[in-house]
Amino acid sequence: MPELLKKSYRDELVTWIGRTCRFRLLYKISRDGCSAQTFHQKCDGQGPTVTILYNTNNTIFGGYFSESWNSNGSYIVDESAFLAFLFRLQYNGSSNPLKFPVNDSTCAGYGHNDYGPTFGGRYNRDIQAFTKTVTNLGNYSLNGSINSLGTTYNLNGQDKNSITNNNLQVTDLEVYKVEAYEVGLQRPWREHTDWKEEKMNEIKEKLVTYKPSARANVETSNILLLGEIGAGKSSFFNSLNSAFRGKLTCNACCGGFGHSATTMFRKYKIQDKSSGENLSFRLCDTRGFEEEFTQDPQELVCLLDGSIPDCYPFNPTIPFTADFPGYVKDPDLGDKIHCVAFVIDGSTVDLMQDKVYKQIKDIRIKLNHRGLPQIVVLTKLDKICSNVNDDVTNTFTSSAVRDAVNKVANITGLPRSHVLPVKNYENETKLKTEINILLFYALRKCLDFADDFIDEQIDNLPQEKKKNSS
Ligand SMILES: Nc1nc2c(ncn2[C@@H]2O[C@H](COP(=O)(O)OP(=O)(O)O)[C@@H](O)[C@H]2O)c(=O)[nH]1
Ligand SMILES: [Mg+2]
Repeated sequence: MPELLKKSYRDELVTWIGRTCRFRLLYKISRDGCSAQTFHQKCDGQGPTVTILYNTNNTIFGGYFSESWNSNGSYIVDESAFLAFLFRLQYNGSSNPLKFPVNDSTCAGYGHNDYGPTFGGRYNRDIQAFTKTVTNLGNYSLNGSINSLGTTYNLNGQDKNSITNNNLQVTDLEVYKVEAYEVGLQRPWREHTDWKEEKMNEIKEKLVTYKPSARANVETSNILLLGEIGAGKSSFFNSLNSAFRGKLTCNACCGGFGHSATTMFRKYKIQDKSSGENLSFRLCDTRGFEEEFTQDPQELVCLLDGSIPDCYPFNPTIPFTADFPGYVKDPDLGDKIHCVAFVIDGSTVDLMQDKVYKQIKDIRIKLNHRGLPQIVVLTKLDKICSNVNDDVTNTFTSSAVRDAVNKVANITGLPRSHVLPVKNYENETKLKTEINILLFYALRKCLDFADDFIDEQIDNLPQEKKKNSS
């Protein structure tokens, strides 16, 4: 059963909705049956939708709003930037598009389990397509009402007849989900070489043979992962570990239940698959902070100094101090943190609480004071942009990813080039070259910065100590 909505009408609707979007058919009475129950099963909770009626006069009309349908007898309030409207696309067989804006967005629609699509009206609905079930007798004589058209929506001089022929006998009715859709940029927003397997192997090889700055007696570069709970810190380690191990692994506990699945401080090592040797860097995983739980400043100092032992169980109410068992008393340069990676969930950048921004700002002041280099690992690209969800190689032509990178750079005060977008392994069943490439790029940046820091520390050491550490 083909979809009836023509390309030119789709384009008109997209212009009226005011954002780039595409339509996905949810419900069609000639396919699914004309029943309120089926309509709600297929359309409730789906976000923005457009409903289209095709009547027997060859007139096409309907309505749009940006909130979900529901069945619980409540009004659908549409106060988004992309406001509700009714429309006519075709009249008596001729294209004749008109848009009718909403007057009262607190009752753009009405959801009830006995009602099909219903637009407007606290008491008088502008369009009530049908109630309960309507059978097909050649066409569908919808048992709803259009008598109050123009109550909640502004008809701009038109009337019931010039929009609908006053005819609710339809050949079909369709409901489409309106999905945000990203336009790919013509030119990438960041230069990027390629996504081929050879490229991935080339970067991987450099990371496998990586050694911290030769001037220092430091076994591993230590990268501290900081950020909000649920941002993807543990997943970032797991993803890198998988990429190096050549199979999906899940060493670090991760989860998304609002509280941290990470309860211990871990200084994770990664083993090279071919040699069995540990690689020369460590990823240090923390519990993470949240709106109500701030990173204790003293505990942060201990973390940065390398005074907190591996496997220390974080206690959110009692921060770590020098009195705790396992306290590393005289940590040397090799124990310290050499680079900090803020892990930020790209899909919630707009929703991040002020308190969390402030925490990041406060932590950055302390890190700057120590001269510690910082980057941002921006996770969950797949949730920022549907094109990237389909294919990670769209990352650098996605305007949504670009905007998220710019926003995070603004908020943190870090240069844009220090914000590295990644997609962690999460729903995949096998490794993917393009996902590995992004992960490796982020890690490489951390290690370059860690080297700079180690070099700087050596340069600043007194002569005597410098000799010992070289
Ligand atoms: N879709 C998607 N989900 C992710 C990504 N990274 C992490 N997650 C999910 O986000 C949730 C929290 O991740 P986790 O690594 O435990 O966060 P942490 O608290 O910062 O360590 C988990 O359910 C992960 O599967 C990503 O890039 N994309
Ligand atoms: Mg974690």
